[in-house]
Amino acid sequence: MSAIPIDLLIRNVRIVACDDASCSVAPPGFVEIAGGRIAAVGVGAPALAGSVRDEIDAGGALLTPGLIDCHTHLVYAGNRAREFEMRLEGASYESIARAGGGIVSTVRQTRDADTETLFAESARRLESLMRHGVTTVEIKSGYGLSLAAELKSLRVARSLGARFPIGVRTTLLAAHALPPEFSGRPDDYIDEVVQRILPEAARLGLADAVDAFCETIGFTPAQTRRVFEAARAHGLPVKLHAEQLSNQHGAALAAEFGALSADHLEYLDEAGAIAMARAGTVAVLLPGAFYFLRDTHVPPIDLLRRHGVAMAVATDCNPGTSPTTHLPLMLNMACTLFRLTPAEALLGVTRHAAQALGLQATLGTIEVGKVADLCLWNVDQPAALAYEIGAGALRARFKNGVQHPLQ
Ligand code: DI6
Ligand code: FE
Repeated sequence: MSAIPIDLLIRNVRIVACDDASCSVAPPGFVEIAGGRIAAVGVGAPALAGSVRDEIDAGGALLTPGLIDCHTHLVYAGNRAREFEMRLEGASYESIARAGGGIVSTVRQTRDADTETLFAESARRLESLMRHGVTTVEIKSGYGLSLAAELKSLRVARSLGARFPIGVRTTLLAAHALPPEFSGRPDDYIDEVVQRILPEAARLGLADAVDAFCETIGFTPAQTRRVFEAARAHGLPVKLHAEQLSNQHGAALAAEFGALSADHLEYLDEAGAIAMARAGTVAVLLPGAFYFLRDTHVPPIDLLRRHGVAMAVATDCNPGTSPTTHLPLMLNMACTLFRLTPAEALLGVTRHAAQALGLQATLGTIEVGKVADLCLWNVDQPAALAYEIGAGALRARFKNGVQHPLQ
């Protein structure tokens, strides 16, 4: 019971709660929201002491935390449909990248786009994410690869968060690929990243974290370490694209720096999993990229389970390897392709996704005191969220306790 004025009461709702092994559904109950936060949660009807401004009867629908997409490259211009065709004709992702396509082709288009165009193209994807229940999204730079274009991308990401009812966390991914003007000089580009781009992004408050692509077609562990040291010097947490196409021992390196997450992880080994467990680094699984690249090397899920590494699931929304904004579809793919349980997958887009962004104190679960980011679903059980392939089961989405139309 609460005496504070309630802004919104959602009654007749079945609240989903997950532990690490399964999800349970509470008997029909209610959630009270005040000041954008969850003020009370309970079973049955609320015993209201104060005023209630607004009220919704959910008709027994399922309520989950708002979904969190903790790994996207949402801000970019253009598309790579032609490369999709080339891959269908037999070219590999690596060979296209080596021939000057791949990430660098999106870099060209992103550099050429003015801020308004970049905002408009990215907004279209953001709106699609929101229609699928996403209330918080992480957005990486990494298609600018110059001081000006990286800052432009981060500014667009920040303006998207200001303009739309969704939380945006930004990540500087200047070490995503080698820009053409630094061809053959990767260490010089890393100098540029650590001496100019990262300090400037930090000074302007445009980056909440720093990421790198540690891979044979990206940057070496030694170069990644330099980026991490610069991030640490500027007080920014790190994340890493690690072990996607080969084992570079990037996850262990990330863990050494107390990384929030190591992402992809198809080639993770046991030492990497142990290091992640010790550091509390979340494993972010990206089944959309695995699917789109027709990868067959499944991330070592049992190893992650055995060592108690928290697993998150994200879209990896990007034009080259995962052109999707459908986070609920990723639940199905995580279960079908990686054999996650539906409960693990749901945790992966709620509690563990919050942890991958360092936001677990305020987001990711339905608890008193947390931010009232919530989704109501037209399904009868939590497993149905992962079971239905790309279904539109979302009934309502609340950001900071306010319901926003889905269209
Ligand atoms: N790994 C990926 O899957 C994306 N970036 C990365 O480091 C791919 C980005 C692209 O191809 O545009
Ligand atoms: Fe990625």
